[in-house]
Amino acid sequence: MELKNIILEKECKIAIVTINRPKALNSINSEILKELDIVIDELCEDKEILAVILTGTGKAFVAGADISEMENLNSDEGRRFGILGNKVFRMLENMGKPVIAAVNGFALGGGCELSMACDIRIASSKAKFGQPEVGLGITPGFGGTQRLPRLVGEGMAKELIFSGKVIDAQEALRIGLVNKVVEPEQLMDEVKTLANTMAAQAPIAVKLSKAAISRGMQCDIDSGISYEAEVFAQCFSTEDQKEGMAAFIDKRDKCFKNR
Ligand code: DAK
Repeated sequence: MELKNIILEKECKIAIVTINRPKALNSINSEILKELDIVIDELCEDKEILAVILTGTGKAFVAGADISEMENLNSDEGRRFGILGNKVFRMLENMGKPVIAAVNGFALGGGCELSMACDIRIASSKAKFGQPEVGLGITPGFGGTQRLPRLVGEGMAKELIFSGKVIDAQEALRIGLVNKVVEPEQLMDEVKTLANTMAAQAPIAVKLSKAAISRGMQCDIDSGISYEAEVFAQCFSTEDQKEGMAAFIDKRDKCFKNR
């Protein structure tokens, strides 16, 4: 399938996925979801790519789901749209490599939800966040009611979702929705540096750390610790564990092989 709304670039070990539909502020329609499905699938399989950046063209990261497409959906069509969206967002969340959202502008509704399906959010000082769905007569539908409270706490999530208010990047930083705020012209450099730092670590250890954190956020601490012990043990059957420790002892640079 030809990509019409997404630009996929690969720079050494990192991939940059840019949602490119600026005339509608990158709002997500079913075509974009299908393209994201394909791109994420490809990046999951690509062993050379060890970190992924997601961003948008122009003044928006993603200004939500496409309201003009949703306006006339019946409930079956709405359900199909939601199923595809949630599948794509979960693929992103479960990808065995770090995914960083470089939030360049509006991240509203489905756009805020897309950023929350990423592991880390770095925002431009011009970014704006919010879940304005209740003002359109709908609830957040791409995981906002689930991921927002996990990130910022129940009370703050309820305040944002029930009011539909839009907050700026500094407020998003204050409440823990984003990791860092940088000037717009520094955003991609900052995010690429972080992505490259992650891509330079032992990939299996990064992947297993991500799995342990994600699993631990959904279960009781004893189950989480037990899963951590399991993935820790798995590391000792990798070549990269031998290499990482040998390089430290020998005081030399390490050379990980993703094995
Ligand atoms: N959808 C469609 N078009 C959009 C759009 C959107 N979400 N956001 C902006 N646009 C379009 C505008 O209509 C306009 O198009 P033209 O009039 O030029 O043809 C163009 O982008 C530029 O927008 P503005 O002229 O409005 O630009 P401004 O700078 O004045 O304002 C804004 C920027 C971001 C404040 C404003 O555009 C805005 O309020 N946009 C809507 C934001 C919003 O309400 N987002 C939440 C959408 S609801 C579901 C799962 C998930 C969802 C739904 C269902 N299921 C499980 C089924 C998710 C829902 C949402 O995300």
